[in-house]
Amino acid sequence: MEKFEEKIDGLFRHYEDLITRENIAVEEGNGLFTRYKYPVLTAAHIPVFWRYDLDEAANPYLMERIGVNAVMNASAIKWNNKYLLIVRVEGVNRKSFFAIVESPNGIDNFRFWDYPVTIPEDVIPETNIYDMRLTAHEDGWIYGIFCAERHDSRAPGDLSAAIATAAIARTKNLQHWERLPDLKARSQQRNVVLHPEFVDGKYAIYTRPQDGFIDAGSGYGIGWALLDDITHAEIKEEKIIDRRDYHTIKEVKNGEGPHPIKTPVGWLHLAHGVRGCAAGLRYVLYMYMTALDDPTKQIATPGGYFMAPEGEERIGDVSNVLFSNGWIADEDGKIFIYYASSDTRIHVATSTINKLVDYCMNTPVDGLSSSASVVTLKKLIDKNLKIMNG
Ligand code: M1P
Repeated sequence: MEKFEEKIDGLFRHYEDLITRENIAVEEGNGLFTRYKYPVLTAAHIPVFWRYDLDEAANPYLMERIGVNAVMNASAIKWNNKYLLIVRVEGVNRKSFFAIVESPNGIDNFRFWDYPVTIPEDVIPETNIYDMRLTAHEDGWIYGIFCAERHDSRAPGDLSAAIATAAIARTKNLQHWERLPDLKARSQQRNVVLHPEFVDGKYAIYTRPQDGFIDAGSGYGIGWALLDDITHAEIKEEKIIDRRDYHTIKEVKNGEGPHPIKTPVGWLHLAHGVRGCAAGLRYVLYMYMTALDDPTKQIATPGGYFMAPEGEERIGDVSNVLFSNGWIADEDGKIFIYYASSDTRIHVATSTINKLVDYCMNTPVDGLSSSASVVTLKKLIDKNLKIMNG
């Protein structure tokens, strides 16, 4: 029979093989981005020493003691020349927490830091935290805004009644975090993101007002608000900058992804849009751009989705979902988009700033009807037939 030490060696060997596996680019037909063959992170990438008690006396059968259900919804930052993700790790007990992984190249060899992130709880303690958006702000701090979920005490008989709030923490080194009071808002909030620059001398946030814990209802889209004080953040006025419309990919709800990237042409945004269908909700990724001198003014709104779940991505804990809250732009213009599929695993796709700006500026807008779609298509066909027929 295999000895305890041999079994442990096997676990570590298997783990090393997995996390050092080379990732392979899969060229797409549409020219917008490149997907990669393997997810960059799954529950199997969680370190062996987080899951097993390696003490033979305490764990003679070498069974997993702390199970992880999913690794998803990662924020991202380039840090000391490494590609860092703050991932949402969801335990088999349904509680999420944050952990940091780093890779030398952004596409494979992601390795977890030894310990998960400790977020101080010197506010009203929450039951669950998830979906951080990191922003290295021009004030010198790195902020993490994330969803803090608590049971709704106004509904004691309903164990599913929850309240989503935007929680705020900041750090200078990604190791020690200072907790700030949660964002004060009139509605529940998820998908809140800090803009990286001051606007009119104030901190600016992207918001997602919602009527209930799940229902974005009358919020009508991605909002924007200026904050007088980030250490006592409060939304006084909120305006919708990316609205939802009937019969679009974001009819049911939408939410800002990572903070927008500044390009010479404008702010480049990545967001998720949600629609309903017979299979449930379908989450896809889309893009838009706003003006440099007024980040609330849209200058490009390419119609439809930029990326939708494909193949294995379509299946998971919450199927038919792509969600992104992290991307990294390299100095040479290459972009790494980290997206989770079906609330289960994390993938990377690469593109460039030039390609994405071109995509935003030159993709037709959604004309909001079938007849408008036909008019738009006929214009391109006319143009191309002229080229084809000399
Ligand atoms: O299950 C899909 C996503 O649902 C929520 O996103 P939103 O608030 O936009 O509906 C979040 O719980 C997110 O974590 C999850 O991936």
